[in-house]
Amino acid sequence: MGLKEPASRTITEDGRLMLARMAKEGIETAWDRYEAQLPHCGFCELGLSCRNCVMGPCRIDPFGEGAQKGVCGADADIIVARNLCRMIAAGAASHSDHGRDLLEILKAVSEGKAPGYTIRDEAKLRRLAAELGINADDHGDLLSLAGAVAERLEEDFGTRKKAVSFVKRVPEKRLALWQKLNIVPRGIDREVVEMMHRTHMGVDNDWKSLLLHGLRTALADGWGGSMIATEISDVLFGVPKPVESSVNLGVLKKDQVNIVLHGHNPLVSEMIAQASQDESLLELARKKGASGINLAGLCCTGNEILMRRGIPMAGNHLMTELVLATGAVEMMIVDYQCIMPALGDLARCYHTRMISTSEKARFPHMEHREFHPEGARELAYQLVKEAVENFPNRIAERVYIPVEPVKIISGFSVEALLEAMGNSLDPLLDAVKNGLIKGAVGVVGCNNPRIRHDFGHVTLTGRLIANDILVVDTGCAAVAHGKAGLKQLKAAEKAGPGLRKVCETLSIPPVLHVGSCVDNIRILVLAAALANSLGVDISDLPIAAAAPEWYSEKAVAIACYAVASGIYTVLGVTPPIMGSRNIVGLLTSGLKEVVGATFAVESDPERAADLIIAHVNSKRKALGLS
Ligand code: XCC
Ligand code: SF4
Repeated sequence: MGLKEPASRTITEDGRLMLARMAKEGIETAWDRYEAQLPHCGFCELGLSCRNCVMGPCRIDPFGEGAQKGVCGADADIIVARNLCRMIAAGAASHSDHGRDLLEILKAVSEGKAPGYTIRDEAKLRRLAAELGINADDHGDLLSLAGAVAERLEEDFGTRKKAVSFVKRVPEKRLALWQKLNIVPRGIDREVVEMMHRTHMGVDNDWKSLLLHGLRTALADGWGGSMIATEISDVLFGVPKPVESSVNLGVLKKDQVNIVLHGHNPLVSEMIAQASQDESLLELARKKGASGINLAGLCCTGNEILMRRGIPMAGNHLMTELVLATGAVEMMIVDYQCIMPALGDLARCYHTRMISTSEKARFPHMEHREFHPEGARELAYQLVKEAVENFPNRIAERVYIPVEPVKIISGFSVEALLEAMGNSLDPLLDAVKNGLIKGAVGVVGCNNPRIRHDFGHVTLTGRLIANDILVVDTGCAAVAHGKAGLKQLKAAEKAGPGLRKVCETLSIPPVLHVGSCVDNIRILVLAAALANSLGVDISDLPIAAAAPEWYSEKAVAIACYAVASGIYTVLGVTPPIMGSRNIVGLLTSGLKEVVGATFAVESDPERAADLIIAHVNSKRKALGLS
């Protein structure tokens, strides 16, 4: 089967059908551009090229024949470490800057400068305030308390603290280990900036010390920026609760105005969701011949509004171009991250209007309509109105929605999980102790044209649940699992007998959607709570993480904070580190002595499942469980 065959590119039905149609129409996709890049540069793939200064660019010959040092004298270890560390810094910066944007909204809400936004979960705000040591009695009203929480967490970005606030959630043994290693994250911006500094020519030239700071930078993301993003989103938009919805290209409606929301930050999408329910706009839609206004999500913005509002999900990363090719999208509204710059041009083949909304994210062939808290509600209303007005421009003959949607259940925040278990971790702990559930694994991350679309996620997860391992998922992995039917109650049939019993008792699917990529911290919070209630370290738990199809710098940061938090992590795509045997050795085995967990790289999801099952069993054994 050639790479050009739709079936070799994706396992999904909607993907295959749409790719076939796009090929016929001569519309290019990420897969075509990927092929045009082949073969990739071998130096870059191995992590052996450096362009950190203009004495270079330099590259190290992996066969030991050509240059073994850059102009400055940096060797393979230094160059690979610097490159990897800059990836971590970029990933941590992305999640954390998203977190900061939410704090700014919370601050604006507290000052009455963000009409349209509100505190949707007062209880969570109060819990956070108490956790941060802010006395509610010192604040007459809720808004002033919100302001205090925002200010306190804004301090986590700076350089004046010894540790970010949420390290208080870290189990004692883990924190002691970080202290010993000197990798407690001090300030989010500080660690990222320091990483950029250390990787400048002539600063940190010890690959081990670079990588340790890499872990600290990643921890500043996991226990800092991402955690802030999730917690404040919960305060502003509500803590997710189990909710039914649907997924795949079939969520687009032939007879309705379709607005697709893409990116990561719920700030814009939540406002659009409100506007789309406006009676006058629905009336206008009817006048234009549509039976309603239909919202659908993509990537993590999609996950955010799916988790909280049950808004259907059109697809994951590699489906973002294919959605446009339905010809049924009146408007796509994007914020930031994972939005291919190809989208605007592709949309020109259709009537679709493309709107960028973030001050910091611009794209070719998109109209820029910037969102700010003060005017967000009005702009959202205006955009939905324009989308409705675009409906008559749709070319009916070009509309192609190839499949029916698949049902899913989403919305499993830690709070919701606890509630399902009668506000106690005991049912989960008991199920693990008596072996009904062998362990739990986070299957997370992106799509990547290097891997057959969704194949890695669905294959790995299928194997894990069949072996009585509960799967929690986020990001684009969650969409893959949803499309494969793994997020329905009846998917319990595909689980092993123990997990099946637990799912049926609690009325949950065997694959639980915990949210977007910043929501990976929900997994950290749950793991920390489990470790605390057993009096052990996170690394003692029968848990693991996997990113079978990852592509982004953010995924590198997530994988690194998972490992630094004690969670064994299997990557399905090889990171650009193979040029340094020392670094490969450290990351895949040496780290065990350092942080009690390692990475593994395994592109075959069946073999990745074997690795994870063996890991879970060894952890069970060490805990004295059979
Ligand atoms: Fe990756 Fe995050 Fe992007 Fe999807 S959207 S491609 S980072 S999994 Ni979050
Ligand atoms: Fe070359 Fe060193 Fe400059 Fe990198 S930092 S480009 S290895 S001289």
